[in-house]
Amino acid sequence: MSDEVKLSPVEEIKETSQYLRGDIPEELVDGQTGFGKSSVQLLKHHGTYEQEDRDGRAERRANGDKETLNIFMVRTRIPGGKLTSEQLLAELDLCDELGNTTLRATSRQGLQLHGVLKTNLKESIRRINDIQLTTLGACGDVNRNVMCCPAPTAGPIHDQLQKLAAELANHFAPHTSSYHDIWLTDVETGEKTKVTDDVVEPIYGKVYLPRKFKMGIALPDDNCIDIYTHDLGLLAIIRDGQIVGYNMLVGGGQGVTPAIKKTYPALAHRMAFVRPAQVIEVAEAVVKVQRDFGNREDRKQARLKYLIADWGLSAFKAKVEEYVGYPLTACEPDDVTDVDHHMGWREQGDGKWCYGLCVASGRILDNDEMQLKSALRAICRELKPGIRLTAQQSILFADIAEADRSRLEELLRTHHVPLSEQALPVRLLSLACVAWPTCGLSITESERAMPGVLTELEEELTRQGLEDEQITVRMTGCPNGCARPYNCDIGLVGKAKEKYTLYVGGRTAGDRLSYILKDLVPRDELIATLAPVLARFKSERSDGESFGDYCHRVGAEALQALCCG
Ligand code: SRM
Ligand code: SF4
Repeated sequence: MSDEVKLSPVEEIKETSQYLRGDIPEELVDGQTGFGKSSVQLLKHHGTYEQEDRDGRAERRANGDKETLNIFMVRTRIPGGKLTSEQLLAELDLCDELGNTTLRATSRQGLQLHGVLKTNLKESIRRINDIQLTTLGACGDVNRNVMCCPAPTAGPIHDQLQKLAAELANHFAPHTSSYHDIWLTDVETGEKTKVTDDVVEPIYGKVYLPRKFKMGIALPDDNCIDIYTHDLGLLAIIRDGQIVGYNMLVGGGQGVTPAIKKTYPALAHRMAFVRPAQVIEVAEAVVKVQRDFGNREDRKQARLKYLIADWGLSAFKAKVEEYVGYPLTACEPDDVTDVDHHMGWREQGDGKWCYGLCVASGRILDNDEMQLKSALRAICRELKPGIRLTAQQSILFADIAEADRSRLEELLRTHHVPLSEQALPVRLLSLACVAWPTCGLSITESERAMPGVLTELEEELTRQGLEDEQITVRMTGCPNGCARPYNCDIGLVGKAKEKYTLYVGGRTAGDRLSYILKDLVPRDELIATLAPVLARFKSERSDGESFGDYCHRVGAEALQALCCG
């Protein structure tokens, strides 16, 4: 048997790309609506995906148009979801001028433009950079957007966490000059930096990481960023009001391909306690171990979770210790206990207020029912709040003066935007991925199906007197898990045309995986399938027991019999 390693095709594309340049500059101006196969892979590292409007495809085919009409998604990475009113206003202008007139807040505190034509790609990316934001490393085989609890709470803790998010984002940002050359220099003048081998990617090297890599920072009593789903999570350890260090968690991930048995969602493992001064170097060692030993043959096995499963946690930790050059200390006993959705009015602790506005699946648009985009513009122009994006695809307006609170509410009402106080807890904690029509991997609807599903669920909860329960519902249009559906109370995962796999038994704190309650449930039967389980929960729950904990305690067999019998 030959020991020869057959690298995945993406590895060769990266290797020969001269640090992510490839043929992008030439293809950008070749008059076609899309890019060649290699460039499509490289473009992800620049923060953009080539897509198609799948709604329009059938119509185009019916009209005899065989050509694919390419459109692009452009993702801005925003560490900790922290931006200014001016930056949000500029992104809103971009979605109107160069996108499909909607802006999307993502499940990782980023922003996405959809429907950008190739001819507008360069201008979109350049204008995002003009406002001191970037798309570099928002996608691709690098460290993605660093997540962090977005609460603008005054005092050293939240401030320190946000600073760490920015520091990690900078430290792990790709260094290649091709991003600057392709998107930020003037093609007309032909001005270009020649990419040579002296361009150094000190952390990633020439072939970058085997796969995407994700980092997040959380607090034990507020795991709003879902730390157990990250490749590398940092849980702040607080003693006497000070951060004394972090429990470092490694190897979380949600993606699964049901047809490939060796793929699965995994919770991160608690690896070590690191002091604040050690965080960057230990994180770098983790990333480098994944760089050097992660699977580069099979992209379905390339995430850090599979390397750790393969080696075992202690062997992985030993290798990280070898890279960092000293032994690591065991984790502190602290763990996650709760999640704050940050919605509604909160005092920041510095005399200012923060308002959390629940945005349905993160989609910012104007329509006949409500003018969310216009409301955001009015708020940003008049009140100029700090903006924070949450991990639940919603928006926080920070630093609001007491005197401006009623004006903010008035601006929302004038534009028919429902206040968060009007929503039940189940809506405030919900997440849905983009799915149709832009996501090329979607099997079912998600973002567009979620409002109806939530309304039905709210009605059922109210009918059963459970409307005040804190239940997390997350929906995705395929099993890749972009809305983190495998560790919450109720997960709805698109599996076949208009059919979902229904998961229960995770929990809001996000530290437990769920199990399948029923597979291939038609969309219009989702709530009817859940109803008997909710009823049994109501009658059998122990004192203060949550829905997720109840489903976990009672177990798959009993509940499956209830709704499949
Ligand atoms: Fe995701 C691929 C959207 C968060 C796991 N994700 C995609 C693509 C790019 C589809 C593609 O490859 O062609 C989707 C673009 C759709 C579109 O039209 O915009 C997409 N993912 C999203 C977003 C926008 C969902 C949302 O509605 O908010 C999120 C963008 C976050 C950001 O700002 O960076 C998004 N994706 C996630 C998360 C959640 C998280 O990271 O907290 C996950 C699960 C965690 C994880 O990574 O394990 C996630 N996305 C995936 C996967 C499966 C990865 C795996 O290990 O198997 C894919 C497919 C892939 O990579 O091959 C994927
Ligand atoms: Fe697309 Fe699937 Fe991710 Fe949803 S979960 S955005 S359908 S890849």
